[in-house]
Amino acid sequence: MSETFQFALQATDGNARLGAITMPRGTVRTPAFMPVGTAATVKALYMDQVRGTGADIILGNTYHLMLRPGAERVARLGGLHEFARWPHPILTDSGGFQVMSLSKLRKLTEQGVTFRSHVDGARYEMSPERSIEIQGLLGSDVQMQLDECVALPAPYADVERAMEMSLRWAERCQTAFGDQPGRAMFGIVQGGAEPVLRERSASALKAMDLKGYSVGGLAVGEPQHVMLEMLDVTCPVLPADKPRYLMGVGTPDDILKSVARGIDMFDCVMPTRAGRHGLAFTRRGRVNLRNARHADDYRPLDEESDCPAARDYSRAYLHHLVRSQEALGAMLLSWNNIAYYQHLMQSIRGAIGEGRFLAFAEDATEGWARGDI
Ligand code: PRF
Repeated sequence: MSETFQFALQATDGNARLGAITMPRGTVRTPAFMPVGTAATVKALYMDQVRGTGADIILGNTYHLMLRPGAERVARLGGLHEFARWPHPILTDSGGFQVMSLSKLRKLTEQGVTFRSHVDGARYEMSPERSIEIQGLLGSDVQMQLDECVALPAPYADVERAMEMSLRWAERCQTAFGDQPGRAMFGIVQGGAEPVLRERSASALKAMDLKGYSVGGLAVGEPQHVMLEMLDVTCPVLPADKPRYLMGVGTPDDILKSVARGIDMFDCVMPTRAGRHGLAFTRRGRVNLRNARHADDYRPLDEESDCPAARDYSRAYLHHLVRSQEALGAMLLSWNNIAYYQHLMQSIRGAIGEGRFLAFAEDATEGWARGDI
């Protein structure tokens, strides 16, 4: 295992990249999908199951953990890896995005953000320095700068102001993070749907020589083609020898199209959240298990899957669990969905390595469109 944080590019196929990030807690094969473990749990799954699907890294959230149970408490209890019993790499988001979407009475200034907890109304302050301090207390391997993400559509001047402030916050976070060879702090490209601002943000962050680069401010209300256009202007500016992470994305289709543009890492609540709402992702597209047409269907979701949730239970049983709001329904569908996403990433990596990524993407897309039998 590597003492230091390192990214190695192993193959490219068009703009798609096959690589590996090594760090003291393990290797992350890229393109990677990171299951979301917001509150020190990947909802409805045991960590052994998450690992068993092929996940190399999970995501944690500064915002949720600072409110409950508290970053200092997690540190006293041995850090997030020990607390949640996930000894492999963890990436944490910085909190700014979650403050803006979840907290009440938030106020943003150059200094940072003040807000009231959505849990108990208590008042908190978070500066770029405090976000990095919290991520350090959690023991995060891959930390994010504090940034400001603007919901789209937004006026140019608002997007520009937020992007420029995010750059100044990136500098403060880089200073606060200092030199930690086994860990990384990523800068976050902002700039809304404005190509000029995206380019300016990406090239300023590149000049900071960070260990990795996130693309934020996308999948926030704009159509998919706008997101892809932003990747088309952003990725070529970023250094080829550093990992690129598209935050909060997305559907399997978003992932294929973003990998095609040079993205290496993804996270999204979609597979776990959809699972808790009765929706399964499969090779043949999405299956809504709430639908009455499944009530007498003895077939499994996918008899060829390695995941027991997909292979060993009838659709009729899953339908019954979902309709009865049984905990096991959410557990089995979350498991199926994370297994599907990880299988997709493994297939993407195999295809890039063999120089057949485009053909693979076309086949996968065709399978989803063919629909459920
Ligand atoms: N910034 C941060 N986290 C994020 C985003 C962002 O822009 C997004 C946008 N899709 C998801 N998560 N810090």
